[in-house]
Amino acid sequence: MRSGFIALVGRPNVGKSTLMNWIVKEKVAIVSSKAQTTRDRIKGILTKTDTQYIFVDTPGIHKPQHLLGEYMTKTAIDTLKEVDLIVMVIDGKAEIGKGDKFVRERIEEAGGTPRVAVINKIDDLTDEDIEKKKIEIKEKLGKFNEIYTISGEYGINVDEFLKGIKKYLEDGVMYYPEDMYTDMPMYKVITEIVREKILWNTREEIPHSVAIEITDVKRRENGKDCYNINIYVERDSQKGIIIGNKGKMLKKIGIEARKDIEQVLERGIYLNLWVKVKDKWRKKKPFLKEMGYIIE
Ligand SMILES: Nc1nc2c(ncn2[C@@H]2O[C@H](COP(=O)(O)OP(=O)(O)OP(=O)(O)O)[C@@H](O)[C@H]2O)c(=O)[nH]1
Ligand SMILES: [Mg+2]
Repeated sequence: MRSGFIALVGRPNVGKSTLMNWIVKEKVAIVSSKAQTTRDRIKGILTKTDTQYIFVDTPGIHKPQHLLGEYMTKTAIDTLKEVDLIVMVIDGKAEIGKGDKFVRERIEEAGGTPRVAVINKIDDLTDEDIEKKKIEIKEKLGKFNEIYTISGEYGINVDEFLKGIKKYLEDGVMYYPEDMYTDMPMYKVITEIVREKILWNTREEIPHSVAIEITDVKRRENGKDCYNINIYVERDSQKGIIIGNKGKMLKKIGIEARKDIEQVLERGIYLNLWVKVKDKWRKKKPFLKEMGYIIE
């Protein structure tokens, strides 16, 4: 059995989580068009007859604006030292810039771990674009063990990528049972679904300003569980936007989230969402700890 840990790292929004979800064929990590969607390290496990791939999806590495951002970037950088292979995901549709170079430098600092580059989003690129991007990577980011070209959204070349990176894994133990595809606890799956629906339905600073917490779960007489969930925002104005005109927005978020949660739990539930203001929560360590973003 070959097995090992593979970090997916890169700038925000390059498609790390989309790729991981495709590989494990389950929606493990939430995905959105907004940068800084992923906040935690999330494992996605793929077990084949002779190989166990343990992917570690990480928050996009960026210049932090607050303690939460600092924690997110640190989480991603710390992961680099704990894996057998580093996969730097690059958005093939965007120019290689400062953000990518910053990620590349952090990979360099992590020591001699093998590293490969993935040019992602090739569904939107011509062959000529892809060749140019390979040259740009070599010029601006230096050498990788290999460069793969894939589309995580449509699964293009993903099998070749999986076959190709097998050589970096070691003979060893199977770390997880073969039917396990993530190590995320159920409460986290549920709060992340709620966060995803907020990301999809709101704009500008709102997506970054929310934290989600399950406050309690009570069984109703008909046997269905009722989840009470708090949505924390930083300002009254944000609370107003999430609730929306006559509560319409909150209702929409609630319906969308409930449907997804019911699918995951394979049973019907009730979902009550409550919006609360927690001033500057992203800068407050005790609150970040409470939300599970800082573990120490
Ligand atoms: N065209 C195209 N779009 C993609 C592909 N992969 C991801 N995307 C889009 O890119 C955006 C970001 O995807 P995510 O998977 O959330 O990116 P991420 O790197 O995990 O982002 P962070 O968690 O913020 O660091 C979404 O709008 C995706 O639909 C791809 O292969 N092709
Ligand atoms: Mg992500």
